[in-house]
Amino acid sequence: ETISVIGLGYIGLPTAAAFASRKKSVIGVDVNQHAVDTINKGQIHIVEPDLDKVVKQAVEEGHLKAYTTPQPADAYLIAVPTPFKGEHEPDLAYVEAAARSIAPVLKKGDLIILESTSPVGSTEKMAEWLAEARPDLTFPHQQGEDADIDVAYCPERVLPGQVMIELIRNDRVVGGMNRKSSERASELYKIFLEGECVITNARTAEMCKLTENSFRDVNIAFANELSLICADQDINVWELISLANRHPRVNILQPGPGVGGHCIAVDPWFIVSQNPKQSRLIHTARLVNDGKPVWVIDQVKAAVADCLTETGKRANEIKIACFGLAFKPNIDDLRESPAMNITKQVADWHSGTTLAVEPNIHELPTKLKGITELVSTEQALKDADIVLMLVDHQQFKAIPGSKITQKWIVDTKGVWR
Ligand code: SAJ
Repeated sequence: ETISVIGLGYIGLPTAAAFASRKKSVIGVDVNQHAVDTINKGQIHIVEPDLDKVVKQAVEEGHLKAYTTPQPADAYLIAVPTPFKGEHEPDLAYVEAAARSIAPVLKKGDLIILESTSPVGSTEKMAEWLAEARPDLTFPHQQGEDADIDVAYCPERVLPGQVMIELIRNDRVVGGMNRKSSERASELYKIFLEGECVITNARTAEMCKLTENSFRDVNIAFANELSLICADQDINVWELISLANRHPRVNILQPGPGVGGHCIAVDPWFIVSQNPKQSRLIHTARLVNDGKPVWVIDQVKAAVADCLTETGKRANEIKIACFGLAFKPNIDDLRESPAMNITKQVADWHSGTTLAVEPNIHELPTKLKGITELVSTEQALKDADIVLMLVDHQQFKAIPGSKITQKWIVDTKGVWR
């Protein structure tokens, strides 16, 4: 049995590596030549703990090989991006291209699983594209249980930074377009899955993925909204949340500089765009979380104004230190990061020096080059007039409060509360 994974990114590559580590023959496919070449050398082109070891061994033992074009296999897993087009509309162009690219190599008895986060109905749409490209084969929407090709939706739910553990341990939801597809997909994941595989239909599985990330977004929005209310009421929001969470049925998440990453700030829009009238709460949560960076920048501007009056310094003599650039603690991933965007906007606006502190990187990202200086924690604490805490990295949490002598502290994570 040969398994092919289409799209060798943050989800596809770990999944391909997990199957290959169980001695399955895995064909990885990606349009990115660099990714394919890197993987075939036994190396990786993305950052994820422990992934390098698994890929290296799989390639060396001959269980994993990457190509730029689809090769015949028995099961195909599609894990390509589903970004936005226009105003927060899901763009299925990569899914469509992946489906059309495997169509020529399909044969009777093959199984196709879509893993990409997708709006409800996408799996069926994918089956329709495949049916159009291969009129000689039948698909579940045409032939039910007797279809030549089985098609299922099975979303991933791994946490970046812990992918290799969560991929194996988390339960999975499998939604087949027919019973046989669900069962076959579930058997396939059991090759490496220690968690349970729970079967449902494709539409429910699609919605389930969107629901999980919307749940988190709505809950973070609640915390972020509380942080604005508390600032206005002169209440420490961190203390408030820890007190409220002592209630046995209350579990409030943590406020922050906004919501980043590639999933939580994106997936709720897929629900909103399909059901704009019914998804008022989900929509509002997105606006609340996207509004948080604006509020943080206003806090910095207010601190600068105060500092100007109090110290008599000129604006271009004031140094602001921004602590953290990553999209969440203890990782080096700067993509879709509110901390990074806030730092950039502060630096663009501020006429004095903006210092950036990010212990997980060694070089400034292009966006910040020339407008900020990357410095150590000690340097920043020594030089800055104003400190802005953006990411609760362990290194920052370890700084003793006595070391922070600045009068102006904008702390979005409650580290220096
Ligand atoms: N955040 C807060 N406050 C919190 C928790 C998180 O502000 O209390 C912020 C983080 O700082 C970050 C953003 O939310 O900017 C997202 O971080 P995260 O750790 O909540 O999630 P991701 O994006 O790393 O991964 C999420 C996970 N989904 C859920 O927890 C429901 C993961 O399981 C999914 O697989 C992943 O999205 C995905 O790929 O969909």
